Amino acid sequence: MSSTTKIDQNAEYDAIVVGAGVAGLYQLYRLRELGLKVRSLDAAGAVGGTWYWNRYPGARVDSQSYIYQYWFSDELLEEWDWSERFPAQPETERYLNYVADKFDLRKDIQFNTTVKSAHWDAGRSRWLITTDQGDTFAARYFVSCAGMLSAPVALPFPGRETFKGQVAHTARWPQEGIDLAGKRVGVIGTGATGIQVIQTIASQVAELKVFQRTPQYAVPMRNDTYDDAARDAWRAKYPELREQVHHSFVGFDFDFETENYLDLSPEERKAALERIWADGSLRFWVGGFQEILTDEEVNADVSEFVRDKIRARVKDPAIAEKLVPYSYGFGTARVPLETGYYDAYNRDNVELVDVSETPIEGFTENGLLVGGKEYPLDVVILATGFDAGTGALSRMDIHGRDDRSLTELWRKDIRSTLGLQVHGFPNLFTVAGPLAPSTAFCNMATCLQQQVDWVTDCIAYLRKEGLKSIEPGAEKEEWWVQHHDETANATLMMTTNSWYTGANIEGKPRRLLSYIGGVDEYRKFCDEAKTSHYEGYAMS
Ligand code: NA7
Repeated sequence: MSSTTKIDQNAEYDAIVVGAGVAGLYQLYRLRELGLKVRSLDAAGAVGGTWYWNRYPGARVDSQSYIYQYWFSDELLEEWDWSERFPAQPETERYLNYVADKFDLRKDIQFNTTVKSAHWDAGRSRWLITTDQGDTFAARYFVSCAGMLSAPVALPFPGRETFKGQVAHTARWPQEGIDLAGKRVGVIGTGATGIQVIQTIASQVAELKVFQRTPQYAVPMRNDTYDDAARDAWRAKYPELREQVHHSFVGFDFDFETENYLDLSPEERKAALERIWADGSLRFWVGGFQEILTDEEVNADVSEFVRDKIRARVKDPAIAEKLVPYSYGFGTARVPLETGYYDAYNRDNVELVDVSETPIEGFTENGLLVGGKEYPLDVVILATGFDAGTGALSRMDIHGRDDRSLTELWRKDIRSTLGLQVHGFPNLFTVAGPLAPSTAFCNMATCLQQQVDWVTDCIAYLRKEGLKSIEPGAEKEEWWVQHHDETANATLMMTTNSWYTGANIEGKPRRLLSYIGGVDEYRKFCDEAKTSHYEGYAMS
């Protein structure tokens, strides 16, 4: 595609937004509010993003409902009733559908449409965008709200075609569901997703084989149900919460303990950990003692506290030992929340298959093969995760100025400016892009809204000033990458192999994909870019 490509007038937009999930819906709303002609594209058949695709049994938000929501409409806050502290996928999907209806967003969304390519046309100062439906759009702004954890990893095992049973990735769960009752089911993967699946289906299936490579430090979820009185109490706090989330370290309604762990006596430490543990939320990780993330001694102590909690739940000590992580410290990978996960291993129909030393070889006609032993299965569930941060964008074939490819750039070095833009890619905005704060170093709803607001303000500025394009300068980008790395290297996160460091994808450059300097700090950097009228950015 080039400057000579003919674009139908109907296919000319001010902005193309990719994704109709939490970020995409809000971005569409905000840009429309600015008076832009916007079209949103989504590969899914309906709105919801993460909450459309991840409809596997047990899928649930692990941010509290009263903060995992939109703040832009008082009417919406008044109208929507959350039923639980941590709502299940259907409720969150219903909420996003309600938002889409209430603000009449659907009319501007084209579903079942995957972006194939987006090329910057310097002559026209526009993005030329093609889709798998044969569309070619031109747009001044190309805004990706395609998700931080939305590109499922490719199936890593051979022989799938020979397997007579059913295989499903949790993030591509069939709309019609899978009847697991009375079946022999295998789950590969014990991350946050695998844990939700396992604890939910253990009592429903005939046999459950869990293929575990790395155990987790899961924290029990305290999931309160809400009645009208509880909802009213939360509603009364909304004005305060709306502010608080943007000023906390991780975008939640809590912050780290004010005391230093090492200043406390052993009894005080134990009591404090028990107190925070009882909150039954991610607070134990990103709202407990900050030194967990930076100090090896504190981390070792807290890791042992959690190991003891796991041991106490599992009846067979040999199985308990397999479920206890030793190869990395607590909180240096994503901490999952659980409800009955460890108890599942006390059931007779559940078997833990340790594949840490003897990897899964592949599928057979009847099941999975590990170390020459066949495990007969009817259904194999892949809870094997995502190509985080870069995956959704890299799969789009994005070419910026001078035909540079984003996929190629990120194959060598994952760089961005504030996670929102990339040098060499004018008018490309990447909400929840790599090097921005994101799950769970930010409650996603908080950060997505803050980032969408930033993108909207930036576009409003360009229009007001009569400017056609903006991109971060090379120096600006280098500053952000360096600051990001310094912040990441000051923590223990880089010591662990996980999707956070890109280690789950072979050949992916190692860099912390989430900014870990704090939501409040990040917001200040974003505000600074705006108030300085985008100093360090090239505009024309
Ligand atoms: P994760 O956290 O990346 O977990 C993927 C799991 O799959 C993890 O246990 C992996 O083990 C396992 N895995 C991946 N490949 C294999 C192979 N080849 N053999 C055995 N096991 C394998 O993805 P989730 O979907 O659970 O969560 C992603 C995020 O979504 C989550 O953090 C939330 O923020 C929402 P490994 O640890 O690599 O040894």
